[in-house]
Amino acid sequence: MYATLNEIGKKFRLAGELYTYEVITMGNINSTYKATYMREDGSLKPYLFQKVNTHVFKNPVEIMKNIDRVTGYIREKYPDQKTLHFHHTDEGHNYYVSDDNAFWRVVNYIESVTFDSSEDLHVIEATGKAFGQFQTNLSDFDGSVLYETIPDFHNTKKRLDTLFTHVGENPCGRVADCAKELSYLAAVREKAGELSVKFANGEIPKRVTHNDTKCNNVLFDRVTKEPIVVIDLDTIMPGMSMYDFADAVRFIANTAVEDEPDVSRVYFDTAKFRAFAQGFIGATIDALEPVELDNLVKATFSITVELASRFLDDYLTGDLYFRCNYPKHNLVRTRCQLALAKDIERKWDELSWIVRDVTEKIRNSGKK
Ligand code: GN1
Ligand code: MG
Repeated sequence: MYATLNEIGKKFRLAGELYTYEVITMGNINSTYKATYMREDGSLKPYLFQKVNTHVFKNPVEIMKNIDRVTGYIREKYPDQKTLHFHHTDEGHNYYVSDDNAFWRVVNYIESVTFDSSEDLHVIEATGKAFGQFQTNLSDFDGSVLYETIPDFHNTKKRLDTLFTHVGENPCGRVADCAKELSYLAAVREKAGELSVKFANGEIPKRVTHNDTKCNNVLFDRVTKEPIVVIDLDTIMPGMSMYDFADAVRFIANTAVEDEPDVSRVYFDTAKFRAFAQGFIGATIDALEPVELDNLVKATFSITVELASRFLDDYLTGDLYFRCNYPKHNLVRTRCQLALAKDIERKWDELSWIVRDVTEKIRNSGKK
């Protein structure tokens, strides 16, 4: 790996010599390495090297153009805000395709800490604020210039349709393993797909959204525990604001990890939901329309069912999309998301009340 990274670093004209590197295991899609260079004066400078998964991202050049446009816009409009700095090759590209057709990019490493989960409600609220603010910063950005890097990425209805097509085809003979999961998904199929149908019909505003709002996509200052920057901009596309909210709480309010094999440990934590809602709604309240505020809980349920159907679809079609660490990893992930979806259904009224209460309090305090 050293030789490969060394070669890639030369293409991006990084100063000094590759001194050391480590593999970053976070993320289910791309391969990431932290590479530290020693410069001539002996100082060390870390970078992130990323090999983009071109099975998932069929047009990675389009991703890099999107990232360039969005980060350029934020840099210009909010010069004090930290943005990601990608390096360029001699040809002036912010990516490099190696001889073996691998797609590489290099970004400055930002000294920070990320949270895969947190018990600290302040950190959770700050995460909500960071993702909400990210959307608000881009509210005047013309989304029509962005490529749709993964078409229908959060089209829940289509995701479920695809799953059930593959159930019919049963390409790997695995359908029999998941009868219970499929019967639940069939029962909630329409309800979970409803918002995406409304979005396609133009009944829900189209905004520029992040689309992958896991809490570990916010970098925090190690000391102050304040957010520094939102990262992982691969799926920035026009989408529903509430799905950014939803994907984040799906992850952060889960009492267990995303691939917890013991589903009796999987619950949806309402206090964490409230904390995130405070941050997110506080940062977006001026822009959000009633149809968006009123559907935050339904969105949370829908995206949880959507991810379950994506994991299960990957299981049924041979585990080609998400990185798997053992044979039934995708099935375990599916069961975990379904346990979460069921708990969200149980807590629906309480969660709806929390959204109303938080919204009212923000409005009353005039707090943004
Ligand atoms: C993938 O690799 P990561 O963690 O950034 C996936 C998300 C899923 C997530 C589930 C492009 O994100 O949509 O919510 O796994 N990203 C893509 O852990 O499919
Ligand atoms: Mg991602």
